[in-house]
Amino acid sequence: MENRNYDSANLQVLEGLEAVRKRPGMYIGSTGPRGLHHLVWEIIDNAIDEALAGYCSEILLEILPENIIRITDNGRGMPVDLHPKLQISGVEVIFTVLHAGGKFDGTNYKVAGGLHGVGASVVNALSEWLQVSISRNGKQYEMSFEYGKPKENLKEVGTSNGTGSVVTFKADGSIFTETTEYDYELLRNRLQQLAFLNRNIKISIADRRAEEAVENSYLYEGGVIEYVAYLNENKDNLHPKVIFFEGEIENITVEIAMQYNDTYLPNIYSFTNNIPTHEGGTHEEGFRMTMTRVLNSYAKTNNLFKNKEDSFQGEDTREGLTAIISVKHPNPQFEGQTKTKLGNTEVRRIVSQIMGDGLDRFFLENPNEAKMIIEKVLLASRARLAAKKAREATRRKSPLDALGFASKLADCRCKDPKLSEIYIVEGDSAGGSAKSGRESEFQAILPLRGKVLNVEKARLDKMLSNKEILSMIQAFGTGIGEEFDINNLRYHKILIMTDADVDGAHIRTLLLTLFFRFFRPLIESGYIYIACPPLYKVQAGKKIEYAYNDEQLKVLLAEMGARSQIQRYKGLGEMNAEQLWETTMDPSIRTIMQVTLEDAIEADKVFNMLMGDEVEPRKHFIQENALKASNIDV
Ligand code: 28G
Repeated sequence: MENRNYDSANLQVLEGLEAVRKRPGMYIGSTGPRGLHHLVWEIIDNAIDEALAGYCSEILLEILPENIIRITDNGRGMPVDLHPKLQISGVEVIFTVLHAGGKFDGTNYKVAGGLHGVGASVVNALSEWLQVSISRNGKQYEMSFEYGKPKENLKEVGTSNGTGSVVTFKADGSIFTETTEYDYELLRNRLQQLAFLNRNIKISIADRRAEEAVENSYLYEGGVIEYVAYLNENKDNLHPKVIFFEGEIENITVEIAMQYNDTYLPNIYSFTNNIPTHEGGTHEEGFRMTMTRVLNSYAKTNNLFKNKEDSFQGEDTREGLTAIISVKHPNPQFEGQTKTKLGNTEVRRIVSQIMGDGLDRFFLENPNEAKMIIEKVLLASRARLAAKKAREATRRKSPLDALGFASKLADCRCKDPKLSEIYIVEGDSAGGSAKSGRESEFQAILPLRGKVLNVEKARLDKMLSNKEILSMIQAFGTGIGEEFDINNLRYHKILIMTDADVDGAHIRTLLLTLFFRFFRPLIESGYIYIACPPLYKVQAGKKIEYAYNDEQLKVLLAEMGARSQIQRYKGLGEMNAEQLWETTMDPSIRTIMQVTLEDAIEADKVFNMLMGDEVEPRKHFIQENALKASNIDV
């Protein structure tokens, strides 16, 4: 028969804590800085659990001198009466019994839970000393431990008005040999996240290690709504209010907050029991399914698709979407490489039920927001289809024949991409000059006709069926869409050479937008450049100089004398081959600007504005740009 008397129970307890000290990594992951901070999270989690049970509204974390941690909550106070079976105080159970806290009994589950969720006893076992102070029943109680072992039994030390628990501990330096120094920023950041994920708990942190204390305090009434607003703070949002759904089914609670901004990247974070689920899982799957399903049915019922067979793909619905998905589950199953993927299959259905109802209602009640969102998603789907079309066109074996046109590409002889460059030149006549002026060993020329590229009238998706654009994609050699492979790029410098006027600016905007949407890695790798042709030729006798802006012109005129002749270039086409070479193409003299992602994002914005329905901003842009174009900075 099992002997359940006090001594044997006590023995098991001590053996348990000895095991923790022998193999700490098994319980807290590592004995490095991560493991050290894990001690804090274990205790914080217990305080959060008390708050989620509805009894605690404030939690304070203090880092005291010598890296001593003190955590205070205003909950009910840990139980002080004797545990009926173990015959030790509730406090002692919490700090000496592994897995204390009833994590595995379904009725009173822990939801905070860290990576391992092993509880306060592990923290105690790995601390040089630990002290607990409890306010409860109008009294104050204390108990202390050393290396996990009770030093003094729980004792009354005075009276108290409120209720709550205070835990103070010093991590054992003989276990945390790498460091016992806490990282304030790391602690602060996670506490803020916990405050976002658990609304209406005031969570504060104070660093008292230095002369002057550093403190931060967080309290979010809106919870995950405020989390999304915070993530989108510096973005241009499509709709001012964050969309929010919550519900509870089968003891599982779901909270979802979301808001679209005008970028193209999804920004979606999921959590289970406050733990970030980096690898996603069934809650994210439910979320994605629902977005796709509800948006498709909305677009279908409102006849927003051009063709009957059109539909949104999941990715279309997530461009520029910021979202927080927070699930609380009594028995989470974590899977995946890093155990950060939620595996419980019922969660898919539950999330989709709660969110489906909410999203349907939101669209019904907010037609203006619905319009903004659906337009963004329609645009994303059009861009995707266009990319696919272009991909199919460029995939064919003999593309030139298949497309039924002859590319105007004048290739270079060199086949080493590192040494090769391609000039995308606006206009046939400029193309002609560039072809005869170039160094054909390493410079390729591809003329694009401005008229064909009339940016003002064409949409981006049409651009991708444009023959000239296709021949450009062909020349790059990378493919497009899923088949895009930057390793096949044939030129490591792609130079956009357009006139310094409004049309030139338009075509540059179009090309940058195209690159941004479909060839983003080319920009990210720094392969795209803008070649800057001069605006003026200044001639005094035999001496010829070029000015790239009005400032330079002034300087030149001062140097060369006011009697010098000035020629203002209206376009590249006015330059002969020799002039084009020495002003814009000769690597030792030319001025080129490397395009950054920011430039491309800006171009993309401008493009959207030019394509948009509003006439005023477009007019304004064209006027502005006419000015700028005549004054390009070099
Ligand atoms: C300050 C730092 C960390 C805590 C409580 C409060 C109770 C409790 C904690 O009970 C044992 C197991 C399940 C009930 C519960 C108090 C019920 C009534 C508590 C903390 C007993 C644990 N009165 N506050 N544990 N449960 N704060 N803060 O750890 O059945 S832990």
